[in-house]
Amino acid sequence: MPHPSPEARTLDGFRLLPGFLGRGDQEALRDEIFARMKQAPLYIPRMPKSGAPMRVRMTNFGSLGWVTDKERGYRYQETHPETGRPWPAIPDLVLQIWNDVGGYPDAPEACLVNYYEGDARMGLHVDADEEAWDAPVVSISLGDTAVFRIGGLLRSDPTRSVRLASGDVCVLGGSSRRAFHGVDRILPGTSRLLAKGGRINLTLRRVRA
Ligand code: MD3
Ligand code: FE
Repeated sequence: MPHPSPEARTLDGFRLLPGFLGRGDQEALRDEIFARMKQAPLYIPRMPKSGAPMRVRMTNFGSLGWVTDKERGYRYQETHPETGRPWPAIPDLVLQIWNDVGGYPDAPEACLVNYYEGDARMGLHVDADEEAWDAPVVSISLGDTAVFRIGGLLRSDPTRSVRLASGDVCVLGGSSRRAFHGVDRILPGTSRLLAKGGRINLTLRRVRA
């Protein structure tokens, strides 16, 4: 091939594994997540400087969790910002998924839990708070389908829309790891996994180099 297609250029290293988790595994994982959220409740993250609330509620599992607030901005820390307690352990099934698809020798330190309800969405951004730049990010979707958008290394690069359904896993390796991405919207009523509807996304990350 004389040159890569535009799609290959924007999506190098992006792998979508549709239906990676069957219904039984999705239900087991859902139950493990809700059990852990009793110890580490969802909180409303706030943008650095402005203090504007994000639309997605969050919590974390693992030795490090991604948090943000008005005063100190984006960072990883060992404790929940509201309870001050350590984050719960990452579920074994989730560590197993990382081992199966991540292709990375070290275990993830962080499992960010994003909870989308109603018209929650996530604007186009780059994940840049990790030192381990060579490690992939692995994402697991549960509940209603998300309209996910991924572009290239520049905000102005063309983007492509990808639907992420319950049980889908995606791996962001190679140059896709530094690509702009976001969630445009959640399609209500597309899954019966979560009694109250909405969507949970888990992202697994290696933080320290
Ligand atoms: C592409 N989460 O938590 S998951 C995030 O659905 C985040 O909740 C979205 O973006 C969600 O930062 C998207 C898929 C994903 C995760 C990390 C990426 C795509 C990515 C990092 C780099 C490029
Ligand atoms: Fe992201």
